[in-house]
Amino acid sequence: EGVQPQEYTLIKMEVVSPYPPKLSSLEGKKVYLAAATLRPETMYGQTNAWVLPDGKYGAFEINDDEVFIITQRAALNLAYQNFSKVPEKPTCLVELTGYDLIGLPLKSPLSFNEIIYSLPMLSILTDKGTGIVTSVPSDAPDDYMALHDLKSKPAFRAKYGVKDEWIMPFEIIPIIDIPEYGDRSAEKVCNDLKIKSQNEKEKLAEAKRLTYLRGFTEGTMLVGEFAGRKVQEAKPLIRSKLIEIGQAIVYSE
Ligand code: A2H
Repeated sequence: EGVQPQEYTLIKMEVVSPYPPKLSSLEGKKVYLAAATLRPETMYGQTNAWVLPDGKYGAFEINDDEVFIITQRAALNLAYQNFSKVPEKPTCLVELTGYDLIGLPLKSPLSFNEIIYSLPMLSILTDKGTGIVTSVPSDAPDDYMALHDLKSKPAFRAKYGVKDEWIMPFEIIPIIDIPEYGDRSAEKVCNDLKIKSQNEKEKLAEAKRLTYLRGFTEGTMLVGEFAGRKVQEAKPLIRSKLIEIGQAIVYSE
């Protein structure tokens, strides 16, 4: 953990009912996968959500009718930030693993894809954010490579029981233009650095470094309410709006 607190936006990705057997006791409540992001302005381009197959998660009571699926660690932090039915005490209604979450259909804020699916990513850290990540392969090198791995490797899909229809219809959606990098910056940088898979940690760190700052300082929104505006200007506006309409919350750790 860093010394500086990190402030994330938690995106409330609604699990579509009817719920699978593991979650059936939650029927009647609103259940969300809550994804921690630093880039709320990219939510238009979501193609899926990511979970760690071997990760431990729980369904935690946030209030009378809302449940978040996140790690225990995130639930405890949230409980101290006033997001728990019992103040300062997380209540876990169902214990889960990442495997239980693979293939869940989700409705996610701002996403042009009306339904997206939860898929396996092996590089998720369980001691950062909520352990749930939202996938924007146009702008995030990790997301681009993880989706590329699933699309190009049938054995990888089979290993995790991923159905073709959860990934194949989902193409990269251009949402931000960056000078010299274009409107699919993650793909361009991963190609330039010849990254072969999601396991190439060092190269991916370099890809993230290259795209992250430039996207923020020089990027222009191509879509949504703030199309034509700089990412820097649009980001706080989109974030505030999501929070105001109850589709996101602020989370620090
Ligand atoms: B970002 P930082 Cl479009 N394990 O969101 C691994 N990665 C995680 C995570 C975890 N437990 N929790 C969050 N993240 C990802 C969007 C995005 C992100 C874009 C571009 C870059 C980017 C869509 N994925 O992050 O270590 C989440 O992915 C590049 C840094 O706290 C989150 O924001 O700096 C980011 O990492 C938080 O990373």
